[in-house]
Amino acid sequence: MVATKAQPVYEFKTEKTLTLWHIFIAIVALTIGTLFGPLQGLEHMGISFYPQLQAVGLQSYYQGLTLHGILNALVWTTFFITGFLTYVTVKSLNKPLVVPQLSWAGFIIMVIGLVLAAIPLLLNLASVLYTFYPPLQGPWYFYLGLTLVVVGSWVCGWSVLTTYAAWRKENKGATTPFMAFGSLITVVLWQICTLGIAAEVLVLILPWSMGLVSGIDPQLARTLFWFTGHPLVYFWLLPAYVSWYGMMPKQAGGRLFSEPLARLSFWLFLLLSVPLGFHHQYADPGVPEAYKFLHAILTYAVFFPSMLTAFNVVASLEIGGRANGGKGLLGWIKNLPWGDPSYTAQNLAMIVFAIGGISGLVNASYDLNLVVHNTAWVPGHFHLTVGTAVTLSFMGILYWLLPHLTGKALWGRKWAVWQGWIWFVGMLIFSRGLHWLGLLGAPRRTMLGVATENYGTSEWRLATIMVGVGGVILFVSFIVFVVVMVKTALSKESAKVEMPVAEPLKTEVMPNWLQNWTPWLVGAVVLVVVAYGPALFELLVNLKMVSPGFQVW
Ligand code: HAS
Repeated sequence: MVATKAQPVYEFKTEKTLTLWHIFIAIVALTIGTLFGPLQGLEHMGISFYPQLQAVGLQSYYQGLTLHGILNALVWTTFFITGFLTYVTVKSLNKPLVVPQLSWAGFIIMVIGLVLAAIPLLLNLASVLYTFYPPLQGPWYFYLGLTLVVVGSWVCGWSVLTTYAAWRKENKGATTPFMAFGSLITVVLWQICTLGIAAEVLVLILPWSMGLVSGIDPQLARTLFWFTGHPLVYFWLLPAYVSWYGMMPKQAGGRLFSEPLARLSFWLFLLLSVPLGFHHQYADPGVPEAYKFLHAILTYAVFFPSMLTAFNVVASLEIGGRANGGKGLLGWIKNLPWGDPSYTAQNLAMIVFAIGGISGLVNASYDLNLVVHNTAWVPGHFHLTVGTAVTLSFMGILYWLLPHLTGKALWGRKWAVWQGWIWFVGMLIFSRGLHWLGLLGAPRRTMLGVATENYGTSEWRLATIMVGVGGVILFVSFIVFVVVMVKTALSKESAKVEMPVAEPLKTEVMPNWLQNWTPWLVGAVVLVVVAYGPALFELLVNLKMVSPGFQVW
């Protein structure tokens, strides 16, 4: 323990500006990406606007789907997360960035990358979907652009880590404040897990798309993609967990039920997030069965820290509900701050995540996966997780973060509360439709309206209507969100909004094993080597750089 001394007061002006820029790009990307959502949903229910949209440059469903996936799943998340985690870390450590130029450089690299990738996307030259599986091939500068977005996010991460190192020097022996701790784990996880995609793009895809080599090995490329692709989902999720653990209990009027348990769940994510990628490849030939089995077991292991989270966060909120006068087994729920848009959006996101977690368990089971893999079930699952647990949480965070960063009062509080509910209802209808379609065997990434017409799959009818109607409701919610954001940014009414910081229920000295990075990092690396090493070795021994690129759109 370190004796408490008076803390210097910083305004964090640079960090605020930096984070605002990240958020601006994130929201612009989400706005463009979201335009394609209702188009896809309506197409599934048989109302297609694609022929008319060719006149304004949207050449196909697949071009729209690629833009939707890349802008929403990759760009919105990465820009929001790098900005948010940077800010939360410096605020939580109460230490400004030691090399802010590094963060600015990272941001600029990300923006250059985004522009480079956006050009071929908009010109319909890279309609390869967000997974960009070879042998589908876009122009080399598309891949370079995506690489720069990742490299920029690394540089932003280095800036955060450098600041932490300086803080550590000044605070020897002190426990890292919880929110900085959660943010740092997320940054480190990102640095480790993106090595897969870096290898895929730099070693395989770039030389091939530049014409320097004539062929590629699609199986190796997919394996490297999912090396990053699965932990990517925890890179999306953990910033929401930083808020669910570190901020929401305060917003609810409660306290964090158990800080050691919360820290344990972050360490477990660092340990377990990477060596699971083969659960996306259960149906792939060329991956040894034993490794699929190992990854299945590890997938069930990474379920555990989310179960810890469910228990710990709900207990923390219960403390708040009871402190607000709630009584009875469940009566405390109505005493939670449902009039606070930031809180409401995040609590609804959590409820949806409980359902998304269950559909994740179905995916993870080797046998059941064979039923749902590559069906509409999978987008059903990921709209509950990244599309709601993450995205609706980030929207909720923005309801305090934007006023905090700009000093302006949130415009339309009631509208913002409604926005969360509309999203919640829209998503329940939309994803129920997709899960149902998946069970009926409807493939994902397919124009289901056309398929229904051609193959007479009338049993899909009601489910496709749910997808269309749910998609339109989600779009309405999104418009409300954008209006609230824009009106707040332009508002003349000022307000002083503090970052919510939850106190733990009990102040306890953290045991050493919950503070020491070394065993967790070593464990993570060892697990990756065990779970991937021999399988990658086998793929390399049988390397077949034979597939030419295809442009099928
Ligand atoms: Fe997943 C496919 C398995 C979590 C995203 N996943 C995907 C894809 C995406 C995605 C994007 O095993 C598609 C990739 C593609 O394009 O092909 N996923 C899981 C499992 C989990 C899981 C086991 N996924 C996520 C998260 C995502 C995400 C998180 C984004 C953020 N997923 C899979 C598998 C596939 C897959 C296979 C491959 C499918 C295939 O065949 O292609 C788990 O981590 C989930 C654990 C979650 C829980 C829920 C805990 C609940 C909490 C809230 C509690 C609060 C409550 C509210 C109850 C255990 C923490 C209280 C209420 C009050 C009022 C107080």
